[in-house]
Amino acid sequence: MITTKRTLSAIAMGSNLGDSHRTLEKALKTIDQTPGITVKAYSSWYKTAPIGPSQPDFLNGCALLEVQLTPQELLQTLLDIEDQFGRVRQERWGPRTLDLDVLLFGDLILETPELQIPHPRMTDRAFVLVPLAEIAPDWIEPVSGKAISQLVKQVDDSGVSLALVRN
Ligand code: PH2
Ligand code: MG
Ligand code: MG
Repeated sequence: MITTKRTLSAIAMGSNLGDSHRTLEKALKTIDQTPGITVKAYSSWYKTAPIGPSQPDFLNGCALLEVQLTPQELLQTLLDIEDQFGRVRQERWGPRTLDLDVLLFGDLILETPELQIPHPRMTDRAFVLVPLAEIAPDWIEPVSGKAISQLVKQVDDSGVSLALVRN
């Protein structure tokens, strides 16, 4: 049997089309039911002002996954789940029913055309750092060498407000 070692990965979750709260909750359940992935922690959901083109506010959150998959397999799994939830790819940064982004994969730094880890824009996005700081404040983002708790202090979080506390 081929085994891949267990790695902790952090993902960002977002939605601003349809019933976002329901979509995100169902997506989290689907992720947890996927072979090779266990959801270890998840943040509250935050209402966030859109970055990019004018569009409805987002609901955003983050989750920590224990994965026995390669980064590419994790990416493909998340893209498949986005499709399953009816995502239609239109304009870049436009509205979407479900967006699942790999943020961190252990302390890996990966630069390929289809996948960059850490997520290249995570350090300046309050809608990522605020929920991530809730569940992984001490995780060191390997490019900056700074902890999430430090990075979150450096961004303007005025567009991010707690919407739904979960647990
Ligand atoms: N995702 C984007 C572009 N802009 N803005 C917010 N507030 N939340 C998002 O998840 C988001 C965004 C592209 O993935
Ligand atoms: Mg995204
Ligand atoms: Mg995405």
